[in-house]
Amino acid sequence: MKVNRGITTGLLLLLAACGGEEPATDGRESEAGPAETSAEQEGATGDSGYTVIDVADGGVIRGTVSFVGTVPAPRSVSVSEDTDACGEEREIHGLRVGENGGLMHAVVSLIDITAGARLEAPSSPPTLDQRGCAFEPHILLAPVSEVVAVLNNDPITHNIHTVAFANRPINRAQPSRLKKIDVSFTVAEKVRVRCDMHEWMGAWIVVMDHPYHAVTDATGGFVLENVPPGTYTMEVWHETLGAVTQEVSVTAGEVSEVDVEMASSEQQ
Ligand SMILES: [Cu+2]
Repeated sequence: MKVNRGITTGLLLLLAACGGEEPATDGRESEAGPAETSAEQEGATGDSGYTVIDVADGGVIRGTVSFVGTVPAPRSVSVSEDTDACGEEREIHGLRVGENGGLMHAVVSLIDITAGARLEAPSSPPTLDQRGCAFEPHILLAPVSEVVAVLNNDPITHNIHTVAFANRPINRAQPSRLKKIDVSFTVAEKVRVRCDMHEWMGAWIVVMDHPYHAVTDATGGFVLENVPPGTYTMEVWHETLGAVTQEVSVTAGEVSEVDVEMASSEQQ
């Protein structure tokens, strides 16, 4: 496969937009900083009118998301309850950056794609596990209207509390005997998940209405495959850094390399 490297890497800086509407369900202090509210609101995509087509000559978008700046130290939290299961101190990482500067847990998606491959139902439900007083994975991709299994593999009570704009919020206790709760979401949106018992616990469920989504790995790497030829707006979103966009062109049977840099507005 031919690889196109012609796309310019730009330093895309987030301008934090503060204020805006707070969801009624979230009475808790934000752990993620001032960019978060705007980032959440940008997550709502609504009904996209996406059309499923046969993609016989798709291309690939591949790249790395990097963080530019000083990585903040994680915030330590003293545990007051459930210390047997959770330990006495936990850390909240606002950013996870690899040795290569790669930014983990960024969500890459083609936000203006109107036609492409079918988003296939997974062979087993996407699963959000609670184990060792942490959600795993931190970012879960889930197709719209498909069942998401929320597990509790700890001997204590957790609670699944979502902060959503377009979807109905969920707020359910999950004692240890309730090993699995099935949930689902009807609208594509990035849904924040909290546990009200343990403030360090946080995750996101990215509800998708098309397959062109990826979560960056520990080196910031991502790949979007089987993309119909065309030009798209690619969004890179991170829970504490917000969102940046970049135009990407895809050619049939070729690989478009796209590297994106993100920075914290607080360090400008
Ligand atoms: Cu919990």
